This record gives sequence, structure tokens and C-alpha cells, in this order.
Amino acid sequence: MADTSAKDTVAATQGEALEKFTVTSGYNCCYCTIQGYKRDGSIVYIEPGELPRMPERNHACQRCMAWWQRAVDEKERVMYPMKRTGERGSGQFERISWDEAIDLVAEKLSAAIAKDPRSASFYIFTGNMCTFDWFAPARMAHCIGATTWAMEGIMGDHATSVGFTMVTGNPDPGHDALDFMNSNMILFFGTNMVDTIVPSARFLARAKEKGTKLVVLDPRLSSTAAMADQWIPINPGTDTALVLAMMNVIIKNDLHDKTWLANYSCAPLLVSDVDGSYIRTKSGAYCAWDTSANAAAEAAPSQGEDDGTSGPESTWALTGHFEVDGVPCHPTMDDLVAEVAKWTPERAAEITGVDAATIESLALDYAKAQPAAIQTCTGSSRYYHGYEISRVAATLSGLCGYTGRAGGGASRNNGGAPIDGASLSFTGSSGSDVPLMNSAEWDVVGDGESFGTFMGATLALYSTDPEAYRSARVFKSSEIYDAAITGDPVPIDFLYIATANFINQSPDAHKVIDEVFPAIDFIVTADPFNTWTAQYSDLVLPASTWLENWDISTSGTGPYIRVNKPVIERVGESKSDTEIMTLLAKKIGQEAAWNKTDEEWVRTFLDSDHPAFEGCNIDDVINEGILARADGIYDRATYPLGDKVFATPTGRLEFYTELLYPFGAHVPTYLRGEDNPENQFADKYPLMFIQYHDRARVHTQHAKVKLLEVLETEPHLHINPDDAAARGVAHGDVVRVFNDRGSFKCKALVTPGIVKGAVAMGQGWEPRDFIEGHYQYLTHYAKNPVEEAISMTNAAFYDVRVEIEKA
Ligand SMILES: Nc1nc2c(c(=O)[nH]1)N[C@H]1C(S)=C(S)[C@@H](COP(=O)(O)OP(=O)(O)OC[C@H]3O[C@@H](n4cnc5c(=O)[nH]c(N)nc54)[C@H](O)[C@@H]3O)O[C@H]1N2
Ligand SMILES: Nc1nc2c(c(=O)[nH]1)N[C@H]1C(S)=C(S)[C@@H](COP(=O)(O)OP(=O)(O)OC[C@H]3O[C@@H](n4cnc5c(=O)[nH]c(N)nc54)[C@H](O)[C@@H]3O)O[C@H]1N2
Ligand code: SF4
Ligand SMILES: [Mo]
Repeated sequence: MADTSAKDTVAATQGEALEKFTVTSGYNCCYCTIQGYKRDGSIVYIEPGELPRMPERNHACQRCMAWWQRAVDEKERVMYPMKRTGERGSGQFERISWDEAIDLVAEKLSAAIAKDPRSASFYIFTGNMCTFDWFAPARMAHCIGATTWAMEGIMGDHATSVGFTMVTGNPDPGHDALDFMNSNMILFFGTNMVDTIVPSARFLARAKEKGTKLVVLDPRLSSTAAMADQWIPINPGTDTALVLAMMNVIIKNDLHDKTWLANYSCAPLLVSDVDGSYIRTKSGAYCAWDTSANAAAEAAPSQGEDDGTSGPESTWALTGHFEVDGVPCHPTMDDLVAEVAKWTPERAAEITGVDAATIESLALDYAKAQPAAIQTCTGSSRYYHGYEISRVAATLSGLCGYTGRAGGGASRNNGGAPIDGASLSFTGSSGSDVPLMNSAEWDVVGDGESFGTFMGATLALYSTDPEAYRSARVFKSSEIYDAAITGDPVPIDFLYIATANFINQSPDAHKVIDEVFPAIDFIVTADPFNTWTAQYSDLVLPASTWLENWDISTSGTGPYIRVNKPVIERVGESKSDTEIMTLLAKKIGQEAAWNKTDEEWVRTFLDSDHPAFEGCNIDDVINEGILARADGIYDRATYPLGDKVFATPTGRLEFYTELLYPFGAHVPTYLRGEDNPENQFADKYPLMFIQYHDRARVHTQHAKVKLLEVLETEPHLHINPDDAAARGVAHGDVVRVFNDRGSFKCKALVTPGIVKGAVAMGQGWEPRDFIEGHYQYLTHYAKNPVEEAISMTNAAFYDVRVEIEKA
């Protein structure tokens, strides 16, 4: 909690009133609202912002409180537009004016468009996730028929969305953090909440104090594992095998909730013995076997009471062999049971390194907890076939009837849902056709299609509507390397990068530098900081930050709409991404769509008829920086799927995915061991190299922040004492970490807090922080056919084999 006495002391001593501000973080973390005080335009200090009606959630951590030091550091900032004069990567640039810079962008962009509009690409990632500055470049792409890239995928996180969407129809079915209090047991597969989803961690601590058992599976003794009742060290990338064995134990002990499964899951739905497809009626309805009538009947999408029960007794068969219209068939539950039967705790123990007795008791504890919650974020899915861990976790939750139930569920994070679990909506709120904000003018651009679909398209499964993606020219980011190099599926002649440190945060940096970038004629990077990516660009534009801009965000803890207005003066000649696009629009005949100042866009968005805005005074919201939505829920732990309505093809919790039958993955299984391309290196490179999202930084954003250098000033490689001793490495030694793709050098941190056979490093460092090399020289990008079929490949950043030696 904030200690405001420091501020009062400062102000009293100085005999002055400090100027208060409220602003919400834009980097890819938790959208915390922070507040602070300025003297003569300079920040004096920062503390947690006041969240209306939910003061217990006021939150700020060291990163947001310290980051402004970097934002005002002129040595770190890109101060002016800079045009490359030397070779790419040489760091040689000359200062040019904004006029010259925009002329150059317009010229190169127009040349690409004249050839093929799709050969002009706009790539955004997550450097600033406030609505306008995040999406302005993508919106420009839509205006001119250019290409954008679905955001998850090449740089991460899609596997988690895929797994959850497959099973629940929702990429992010997270329970509110307060709901931890309703759990008797909480099981974490990775998810280092204490460092990565910090505002939720206090509720975890409270639940623990109340007696909830917290179990964390992690190859590392993470900050979250350190506060758990039990840390279960697990071999990287193997959680799926463990969950399959847990399901095996649960089913063998008859602890699964058969009534729930029959009512709300695909378990009773019939599939053909011949080709694995769901049995459907002529009208396309799914079928199940009704044991009371001894006949097949339509099984409607599920719907239920949000009462924590398993629903009414059911007469659907969950096992058996039947025939429908001459087609031999069986319920999908038989497939799940058959698959998990292969996964004895002993077999899983060999793969996971967790002993069979621990797996067995974990399974029994979980099933008996009534209810138990699961957390699996993105760390445990940065593997080949990474979607399997969230798929299997969501299935396990359904198996015990915990889905859509207080204290249960399988969550991706615990941010605190705005109303109904839709934390990512910005132009609409799920369950409502009325746009949340007055976004029509911003939304509908180009040939009349909705830009609002872009956001949805980047998180949904590609397979559900490939046509919609193609017509919106949103390509799978998993194809961006191939596109640049081969022109397939779309050529890239012009690339505009914003809010992304592309080289630093994408896999296989040698490939990017040696093959991908050289194949692109002209690369522009807009960034506040002089990044590795900027060094390889032809033109660098100075972007201003969320501390300097007008903007809006709707995600994050609680049902709020957050407004940013400039807190500090623009550094150098920097401009917001929206302003940069507005300048560009004037040169390329798009000014009609870019006819507002940033402040005018903010005011337009807030002028909404949606019930969320009832009684809203725009000036007050702008002053206060936060609007508590009139339709928000403030006094209870929210959770999704209570109504048992699943937006899956069957309309039920769907562990059986028809599309994956040809891959032998129609029910959750553990595939990685057999076809993972990285396994060819298993003998040569015996160690798994994983990374983690460190407490001192959000990706590359917190470099050289003086206050944070108290925590760590350079990257370290965590290594188990046995692995270190076998290589003659002592704590603090410089080590060389290498594989066939590349190498880096840094100091070793020898610790029993990591499993044998794995080494780990916090991600987000740049080459200048290493003694030599960079972690991204060792990562790889192998497309995964199963993930491509269902959506797109998620970069398997943690599925990397290496060896180390004392340098
Ligand atoms: N090896 C490895 N690689 C990874 C990961 C990993 O665990 N291991 N994690 C992956 C994951 S999950 C993610 S989400 C990605 C994140 O990757 P990125 O989104 O690229 O990461 P950031 O460093 O947060 O931000 C990118 C850039 O945005 C810039 N920026 C900040 N504010 C603004 C602004 O207002 N305008 C503009 N134009 N730019 C701005 C920042 O200075 C920074 O250079 O990294 C992925 N890469
Ligand atoms: N401080 C901070 N917070 C962040 C970010 C950041 O960069 N810094 N980034 C944000 C973003 S974009 C994202 S995507 C999220 C990521 O949020 P998380 O998924 O919580 O982050 P990670 O650190 O990648 O992984 C979490 C834990 O998983 C462990 N792990 C790795 N492999 C495995 C495995 O195979 N099995 C299991 N059980 N555990 C494994 C790691 O050791 C780590 O402790 O964090 C967000 N919050
Ligand atoms: S948790 Fe993330 S958004 Fe919240 S204060 Fe910390 S760095 Fe900022
Ligand atoms: Mo991420």
C-alpha cells in the first residue's frame, strides 16, 4: 500500500502544492493505474493509483514506479528521426527532419503499394498497449489495403489462446483473482504470478492464509513457487504428460464428474469409428446415445445454472459402441479414457521427473478438493505443441466438474474481468452487440470493413474463419519469415515496425538478421528507444511513450475505462504513433480517416451510449484518468462459463477436436516427444534452455532504469549445482552457452532452484547487456503442422537445447 507520508513531507518541507497525475501503464503487463506528483513538470514520485470502488486492488510495483527514469533519459531515447547512412546494423545514422522522414516513408510506401498493396506490411506487437498508439499503424494498414500480422504467434502466447479456445471457446477464461478465496486447492502450471501478474498475487497470499493449498509446478523455484505449500520441480515442456496421468488416476478412482461431463461437455457426443468425425443429423446437430430410449438423439449445445452443481441426472451414454445410420460410433469419452489410460503415473514420471507417487497424490488431492483451481499462463506453453498444456488443463478442470464454478476453472491469468471475463475487448464487450466505446469512426476504414475485427482476429483460431483473416489481410505471424524470404503467402517490400523490438523478441535472431531483414527493401521502426531492431532499420522514428500521450485503455484489473493524458513533456522531437500516422495520412491521401488530434479521439471514444458510460462526464473522466463503469461488477469474484455456454463448435466443453483427428491429436495427448525437431539435438546438447519473465523488466522495456539496477544489472544463467559441477563451472564464472544456431556469454548463477538438465535466464536483455551474443541467437522457429492446422505456430522459445562450457 502507498505510504503517502513521503509526499506530504516533501510538500510540507518545500511549502508547496505538488501537481497530481493519474496514468495507466501501456507496456505489456497488467494495465495498472498509477498516480504521482510533479513539481515544475518533473515527476517527484509515483504510488499506486486509486481504483474507484475497489481500493483493495490499488496496485503499483517497482517497474511502473521506476520506469519514468528511462522515459526521460535522453541518452536512451531516440530524440529525432534518424536515417541510416552505414550498413544495416552499423549504428550509423543521420538526423533528418520530420518532414523529410515522413516524405521518405510515403515514398517507399507508395512504391510498394503501386506494385501490390499487400507488399506493404505493418507489424505491431506489445510495446504500448493503449488503444490508439497500439493500433494506429495497423489501422493505417487497413486504410490502404496493406498487410498486418496476427499478433500472437511468432513472438508468443498463441499456444495458450489456442488450447483454451479449443476446449472452452474462450482464449482467456480467467477467474477473478478474488475467486482464489473460494478454492480449496490451487494448482499452477508455471505462471509466475508473483512476478508476472503482480496485482493478483496478493489474493493468492490471502487465499493461502485462509488455508487454501497452493501447489506450483515449475522447473525453477520461481517467486511463486517460493510462496507455495509445495513446489514440484518438473522437466521443461512435460506438464501435459503429467496432467494426462492425473486424469488417468482420477478416472481409475472414479472421481470424475460424469453428470457434469454428460450435461456440459462433449463426452457423450458420438464420433465415427471410421474417420473420427462427429456424428451429425442432416441439419448439422451433434448426437449422443440416449440410454433410456436406446437410440441416438440430438445433443444440443449446453446451457446450465450457475449454481455450482453438476446439473440434472443425465441418460446420455458415456461409453459403448453404437450404430447411427449405418455408421459405427462411440462417445468421445471413450477416446479420452483410452488415451489417458496409456499415461500411467510411472510413464509420466519418466518424462516429467516428478515421481509417480507425487503425481498420484496430486491427482487425488485435486479431484477431492471440491473445488480446485488451475492456473496456466504462457511460460509452460512456449514449447513445440505448446497448446497442449492449456488444452489438457481446461480438460482436467471439466473432468472434475470445476469449470464455470466458483473456486474452480482453468485460468490463463487473474487480471480481474471487466464484467464477464472479456478483458481484451476494446471496441465491444463480449455478450453485447453495442460497441463499448464510440469507436465507429476509428473502426470502419478502408473499403468499409471493420478494423475492430483485427483485434479479435489476432486472438481467435485461424481455422475458425480463414477467409475472414485473408479478406482483412491479417496474416499468420508464423508466416512472416517465409513471407519476407519467399514472397509466400504475401511479399514484403516495405515493413513498418512499431511497439515491437522485433529482433530482440523473435526467435532465431541470426535468421532475422541474415535472411529475413535483407529480403525486405525498406524497414521503418518507430520506437522511443534505440533498440537492436532500430539499429537494423533504414529509418528510425522517435515515438513518444504512454507517459507523454493521450490515450485510452479498457483492459486490466477491474471494470474500468482508463484515460491517459500527457504526464511529462515530449522528449526530443518524439510523437505519438497516432500522430505519426496522421502525418503520414496527409502525404498519402488518407487524411479523411485521420482527421482528429489524439485528444479528440479520446473524447470521441468517451462519448458513448453504452450503459457502461451512464452518468459519465467526459471532462471528469479525463481529469481523474479512470472511469468506474456504471455496469461493472465490483463486489464479487467473477468467473466465466457459469452458464455452461461454450463458444466451441459443439457448444460444449470440447476436449475432442475433430480437426486434429488426422494428427492423432483429436483428444489431448502428449506429442512433443516424438516429433519435436529440437530432439535431434538431444545427445549433442543435453541441457534445455528456458527463459522466464523477470521481476525487474517487462521484456526490453526496463533496460538501464537506475532504480531497477538494484535488482540485476546483467543477465545470469541459472544452473543446477550438479550440472555446473559436471562442467567445472562455479558460481559467478563466465560461461559460454551454445548450440548449432548460436551462442552467448554471461555469468553463471549456480542454484538448486532449478531442475537438473535445464538452465534458465530472464528474457528481455539486449546484446549490449551480454558479455557476448544474445539468447535469441539460440532460439528457433520451427513451424508446427498441428498448430498451423488449428491456427498458427507459437514460437517455442523455451524448447531449446544447449550445452555450456566455462568461458
Ligand atoms: N526468447 C524469448 N523471446 C520472447 C519471449 C520469451 O519469453 N523468450 N517472450 C515473448 C512474449 S510473451 C512477448 S509478449 C514478446 C514481447 O515483445 P515486444 O512487444 O517486442 O516487447 P517490449 O520490449 O515490451 O516492447 C517492444 C518495443 O516497444 C517499444 N515501445 C514502447 N512504447 C512504445 C510506443 O508508445 N510506441 C512505439 N512505437 N513503441 C513503443 C519499446 O521501446 C520496445 O522497444 O516477446 C516475446 N519474445
Ligand atoms: N515482470 C514481468 N511481468 C510480465 C512480463 C514481463 O516481461 N515481466 N510479460 C508479460 C507477458 S507478455 C506475458 S506473456 C506473461 C507471461 O507470464 P508467465 O507465463 O507467468 O511467465 P514466464 O516467466 O514465461 O513463465 C512462468 C513460469 O513458468 C516456468 N516454466 C517454464 N517452462 C515450464 C514448463 O514446461 N512447465 C512449467 N510448469 N513451468 C514452466 C518458468 O520457469 C516461469 O517461472 O507475463 C506478463 N507479465
Ligand atoms: S504489475 Fe505491471 S503494469 Fe502493474 S505496476 Fe507492475 S509493471 Fe506496472
Ligand atoms: Mo506475452
